[in-house]
Amino acid sequence: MSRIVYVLNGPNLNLLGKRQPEIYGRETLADIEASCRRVGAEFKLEIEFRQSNREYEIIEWIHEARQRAYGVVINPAAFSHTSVAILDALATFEGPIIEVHISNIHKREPFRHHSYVSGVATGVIAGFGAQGYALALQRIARLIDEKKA
Ligand code: CA2
Repeated sequence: MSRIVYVLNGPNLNLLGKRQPEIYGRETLADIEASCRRVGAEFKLEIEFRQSNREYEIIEWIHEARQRAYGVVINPAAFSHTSVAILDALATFEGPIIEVHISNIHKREPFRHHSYVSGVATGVIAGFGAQGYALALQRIARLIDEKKA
C-alpha cells in the first residue's frame, strides 16, 4: 500500500508568518512543511508538500494524487469557499481526505463558514493553528494502520 500523502495548500498561504499573525500565527509555510516532514518521518509517510495560488494547478495535483497517494491533506484556503472544481476533483480521490484550516473558519466572517471541500472530506480540522497539519497526518497514519490490521 502506498504511504504517500499529498499536503496541498491553496492561495496566499505562501504569505504565512509574514502578515496577519493574530489570525494565522507566526509559523511560515516552510515551518509547516518542516513539521509535516518530521511527522512524516515518524509515521513512515512520504510527504508531497505543495502550495499554489492557481486553482488549476491544485486540481492537477489532486489528479496526480489519485494515481500515487494513499491520502490527501488539503488547506484549500479561499478556494474552500468558492471552488466546485476542487470539490469535483477531490470527489474522484478514493483515499482519505483531511481538510485543514489554520483558523477557526466558523468563528470568522459568514462567507468562510461554508466549505465545498468539507462535503467530500473524511475529516475537517479548523482552529488548531499550524498544528492541524500534524494532526491530519497522524490521522492518515492511523487509517493506514487500521486498514492493515
Ligand atoms: O484558516 C485557514 O487556514 C484558511 O484556509 C486560510 C485562508 C482563508 O481564506 C480561509 O478562509 C481560512 C487564507 C489564507 C491566506 O493566508 C494568509 C497568510 C498571511 C497573510 C495573508 C493571508
